[in-house]
Amino acid sequence: MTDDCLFCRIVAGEIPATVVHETDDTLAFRDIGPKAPVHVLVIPKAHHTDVAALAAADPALAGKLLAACGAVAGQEGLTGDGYRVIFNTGRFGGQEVFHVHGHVVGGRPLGPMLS
Ligand code: DGP
Repeated sequence: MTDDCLFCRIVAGEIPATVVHETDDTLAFRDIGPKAPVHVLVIPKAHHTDVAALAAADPALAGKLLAACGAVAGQEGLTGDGYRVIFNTGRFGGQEVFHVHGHVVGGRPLGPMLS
């Protein structure tokens, strides 16, 4: 838990979120500003800054995070037509919240890139 981290505070229940999936190690909740009919953020409960830092520090947890992304996609009915999992990383990658999160996005054709 990092006191000044928004997503740590969601994990702690200090900030409300619409949770759609949870395991011992991961939490998934709807993005506050969805870019598609389904837009869910999937995070490890433990604080890691970005996906590279997570993979370096705890590869097993990185695998659990990817598995949770897949579970969310299935639960949200995205596996037939497909979907996208995005890990924005760093400032030039568009990362705004520095607690690693996968965006599971789908429910419409997404084109070559999200804008
Ligand atoms: P990124 O740019 O990859 O760091 O994505 C951060 C996402 O977090 C962005 O799509 C909006 C979302 N977000 C920001 N604040 C909140 C919040 O308080 N609740 C929820 N559910 N999502 C948030």
